[in-house]
Amino acid sequence: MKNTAGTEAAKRAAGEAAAAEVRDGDVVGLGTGSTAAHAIRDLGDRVDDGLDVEGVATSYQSRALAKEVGIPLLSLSDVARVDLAIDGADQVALGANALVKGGGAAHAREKVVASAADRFLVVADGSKLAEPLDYPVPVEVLPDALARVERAVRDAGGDPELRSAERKDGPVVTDNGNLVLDCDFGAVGEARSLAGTLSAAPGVVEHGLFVGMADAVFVGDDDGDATRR
Ligand code: ABF
Repeated sequence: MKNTAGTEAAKRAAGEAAAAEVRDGDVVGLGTGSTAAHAIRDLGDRVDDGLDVEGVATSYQSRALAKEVGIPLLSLSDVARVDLAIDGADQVALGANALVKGGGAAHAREKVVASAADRFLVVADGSKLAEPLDYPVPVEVLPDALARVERAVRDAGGDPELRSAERKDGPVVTDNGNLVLDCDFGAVGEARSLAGTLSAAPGVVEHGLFVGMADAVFVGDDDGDATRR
């Protein structure tokens, strides 16, 4: 389930503004989604011009794009820290420094990469801003724990819906072989508290609430400008 309202000009502005923060010698976390893709392509152009960076992909999709544009890659399993990570979001609450991520079902790896980064830069078009968050929270679940986690989500006040694949019958399966529940909690006033509740439920691999993790948010607009927030 993806938030698709933003324009390409706004996404490009945000992605390229964040990519401009990358310096020679950096290890860079490469996010997933159409906004982060602009940052990856921009970095690929700079690698062609001699920029010396190594990337750490957050998903199959971002690994494929990084290879296509010529960014050398390190394996996440070999990397304990990265200099900066650039990634998109489905919704951003600037005041609470809280994000909903996981529309691309890659939030487990995205959270590992973001937490390993000295600086985590979020890229988003203005349509993603919301106070408070109210976008359904993706929760990656061990398949055998599905019913148990559905119940835990309901107990926490949410309405879980199993994400289904758009192009074939059956559920979405993540890069890690798990399922995704999109969990509607309505307006999320206490994102940190909800994040803790979800993390504590056995069978939850990772959820898409990123609280207190962003060091900067680059917000793109339809005129092709980006503001650092
Ligand atoms: C990833 O891609 C996800 O965490 C988020 O769900 C999504 C954003 O995609 P887009 O930039 O295409 O809206 O960053």
